[in-house]
Amino acid sequence: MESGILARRLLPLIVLAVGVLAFGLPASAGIQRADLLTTPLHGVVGPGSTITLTRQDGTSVTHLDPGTYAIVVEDKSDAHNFHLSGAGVDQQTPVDGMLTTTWEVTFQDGKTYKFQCDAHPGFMRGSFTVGTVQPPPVVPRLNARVTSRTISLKTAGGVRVGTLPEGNYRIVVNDVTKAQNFHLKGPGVNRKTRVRAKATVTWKLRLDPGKFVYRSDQSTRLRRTFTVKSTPPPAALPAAATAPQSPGPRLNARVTLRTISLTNAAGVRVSSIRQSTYMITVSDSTRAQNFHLIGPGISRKTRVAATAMTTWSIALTPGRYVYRSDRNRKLRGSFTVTSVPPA
Ligand SMILES: [Cu+2]
Repeated sequence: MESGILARRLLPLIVLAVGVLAFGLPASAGIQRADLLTTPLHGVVGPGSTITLTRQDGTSVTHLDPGTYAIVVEDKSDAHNFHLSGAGVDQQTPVDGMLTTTWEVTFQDGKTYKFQCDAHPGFMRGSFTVGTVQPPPVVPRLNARVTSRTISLKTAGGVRVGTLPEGNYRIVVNDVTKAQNFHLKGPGVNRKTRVRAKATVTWKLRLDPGKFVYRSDQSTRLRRTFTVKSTPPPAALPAAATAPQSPGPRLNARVTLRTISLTNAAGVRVSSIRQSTYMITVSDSTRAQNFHLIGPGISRKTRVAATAMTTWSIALTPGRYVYRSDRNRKLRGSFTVTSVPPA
């Protein structure tokens, strides 16, 4: 209500400002116009692998009223960009350059807009809805790929699928060869691309609990499996939810110039652990690498260009996790979090 009144009071000023602009003004006019719109949003990408769109109070933008907004965009990296798109909007900064600029964009009622880094759309992205639209249910995306010699199924974060919770998925299949195909089989599912054609298709599938195989029908070597687990009933959710006071089990994460590790309190490398809220002590002793933990709904990392000693309290839910340095593919490990059986 208040913002509506404010907008009505400001409208004549905005019209005046836009009118004056049309006749040309110094560069500072762009900033003044942003101030007049009173709710400039802030889009930032970089310097690390992060992209954000926030309000002035620092909260993330997930929903907006329809209207025209000023967005101050800061592209602080020459390896990433900020690309905003949706109905009537398509604006971007350069991937291989840095830029600070102000965009004026109109977001339409009932639409969803997204922002991403075009170089890393898999994990540097976000979206928000405008007006009366209800946020759509989150349907996780998986990326399937088959080439003449490899086949893979990965999460949007780039992690190979080992186990998944049951549910609806969007599987984007990239069959880039005329020699192989991508064939997914499991409970109630039997989908495939054609062998003798390349294809990029999206399958919307419900994955029920059980064992799944994906393979090429032309090569026995191109074959992998994953497991879909039933979602635990609410009663079986982590005990941590009912006993928040007890500190969770401790893990030690460590990255140096040439090594990365995640170990338990006994110093043993973590490969399979029970779901819980863990206290992870992170020791990043190098300015050349970082420690990045990625898993179901989680992407937590230290900065590449800084050392850090910090503790993360993280609820690890069942699934497969990867920890890595974003600067060196060899510094990479993975582990599985298993569900706790109902008491
Ligand atoms: Cu990027």
